[in-house]
Amino acid sequence: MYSTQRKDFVSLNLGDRGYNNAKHRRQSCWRKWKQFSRLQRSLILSLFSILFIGGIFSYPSLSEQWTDLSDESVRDVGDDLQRRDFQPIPPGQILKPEVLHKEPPEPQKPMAFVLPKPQALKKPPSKRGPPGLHKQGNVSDWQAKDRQEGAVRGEEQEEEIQTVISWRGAMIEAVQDAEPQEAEGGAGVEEAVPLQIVPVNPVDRMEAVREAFRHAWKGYKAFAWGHDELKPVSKTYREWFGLGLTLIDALDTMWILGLKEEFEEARRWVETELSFTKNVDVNLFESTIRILGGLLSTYHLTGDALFLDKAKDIGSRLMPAFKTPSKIPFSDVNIGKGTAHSPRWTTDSTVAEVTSIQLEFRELSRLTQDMRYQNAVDEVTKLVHRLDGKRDGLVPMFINTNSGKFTHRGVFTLGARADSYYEYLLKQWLQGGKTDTTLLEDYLQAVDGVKKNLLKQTASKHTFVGELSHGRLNPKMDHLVCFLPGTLALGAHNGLPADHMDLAAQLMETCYEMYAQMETGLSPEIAHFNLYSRNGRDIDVKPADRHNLLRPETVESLFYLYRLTHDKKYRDWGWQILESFNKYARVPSGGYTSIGNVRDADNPVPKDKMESFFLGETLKYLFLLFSDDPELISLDKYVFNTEAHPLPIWTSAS
Ligand code: DMJ
Repeated sequence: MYSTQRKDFVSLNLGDRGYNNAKHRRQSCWRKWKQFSRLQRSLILSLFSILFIGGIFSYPSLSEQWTDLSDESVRDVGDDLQRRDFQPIPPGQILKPEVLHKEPPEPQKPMAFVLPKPQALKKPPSKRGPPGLHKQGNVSDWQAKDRQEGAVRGEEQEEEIQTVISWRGAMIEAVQDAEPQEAEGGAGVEEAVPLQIVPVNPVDRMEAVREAFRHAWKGYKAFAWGHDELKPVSKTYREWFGLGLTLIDALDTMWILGLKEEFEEARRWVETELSFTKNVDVNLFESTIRILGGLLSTYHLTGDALFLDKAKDIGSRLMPAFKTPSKIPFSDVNIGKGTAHSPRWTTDSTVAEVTSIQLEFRELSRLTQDMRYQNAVDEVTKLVHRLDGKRDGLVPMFINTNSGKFTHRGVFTLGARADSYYEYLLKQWLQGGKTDTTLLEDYLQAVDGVKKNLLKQTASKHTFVGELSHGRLNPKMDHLVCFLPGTLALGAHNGLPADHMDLAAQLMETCYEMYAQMETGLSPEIAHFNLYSRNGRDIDVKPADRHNLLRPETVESLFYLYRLTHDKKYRDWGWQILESFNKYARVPSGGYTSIGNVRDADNPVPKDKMESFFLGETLKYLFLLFSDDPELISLDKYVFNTEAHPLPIWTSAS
């Protein structure tokens, strides 16, 4: 018996060549199985069942580990916006158009044009790979990919326009009718210009931002002029609305940075090429904050009526969005046809989107004395104010355009799909001269709601804003939430409780840590925080969240915190972030690219996209952070929309 057993055991040993007959092996296994007691067999079967079921349930998390990047557009809620003595003109009082044109806003002087300081940029002695995007060893991979993508693009050029529907509505892929162009200097290995800027004084830092802007603009001008977004790696462009989104978003940045020549050229394009008569679906929120907001602020800074005319044109073309049973606007509008609709798969709109268009439409009404714009957005604010389904002032993420009620209730975040609701409560109150107490009450209640429901600390005492899902706190925070320190500081500056400033400082530190703890010095799209000590690590990043889209929120808050406290560490943090963008996101031929992996300094995976907000927001806030002039877009005279476009605060004299 012993010898048989032993033989059977040996028969299961794959190393034993004498027992390689399959049938024989099956019989041996079966015999072995029969030798087990009933209890033993039950135990083994149960164990296998548990392993099998466990395997099925863990599949999504496994797949998450294996999937590289998720579709960024799904994440961007976005996805996946001096001083003049204006005051609101009472509704009903008609201001004749000629009055408007006779008295344009007094232009804000652009920054004095300062020539680059050559000593700030050190050119390398020899030809090297693109700085930072990859280590030198990876350069050829990157260039090979570049060439490969170029070949693929060649095929695509023969295709018709392909409409791709995103969650935000229709997006049009680029009509690749233009040959991808080579950067100046021709094809082949590009001469990289690694930046080693180590300026210490603010003037040099401001100049470094100007240099970064010029570099981004160089790429946009060469490969994407008049189109929505630059694809800097493949040296082409992507259309979203087909309205020159980057150019419009960047107008006021150029004015503020004092880039006169670039501004004039862009102005000419707006005058001669920009047309809103296109048969194209645009997203109401995105076109309001980027296009309407960008045109209005440029009008205020320059006093040039061209921008107001264009703002009126796009503003009136967006109005069909508000023709819904509930008055909660549709997400998408066809600006050529004058029709509007929800995304194909839902009649919901996003709460942040319908509540973050108010600053722009209200300003348009004030300027044109046409109250239709303000009435439409005020109606939304009033409806949302009255709605059930909030929790201590916090709002869900979706709202239905038929019923006007919140949907997908029970989930609360300060990140994607809700973020700018909170920002616009405070900013509308400020824009209107602090008169609307309902807005203020909703804002104060929401901040208390954040403190009560969403605030947590990591083991090493970093405060963050988590997400509440049906009573359970998820310790994750979108980079988008990093607008909050700036908003809280702005509120405190305007007389709101001092502890808002304390919270702002704490959150600011966490947002900075989201950059500092990463190998590239750039923040991931989403951070997961450790509540309990784990090898001293505070922040984890899931594979699907490792990308960085050149977002502005952290540098935006750094700007507010510096302006309002003068603590120099905020400038140093902003400087480190700019250095990291230069090291890991700068494309030698022009432009900056989103990257796919902030945790890999050797291969950050360039994603070949420069979002318009990099020029509209990120570089503008960095420049203002380094400026010593508190009157350069004074926070007491202007309120920035959520795309960093400054709009005037209404005063009683205007
Ligand atoms: C921008 O379009 C705006 O700042 C918006 O509020 C959020 N998303 C992007 C930037 O991240």
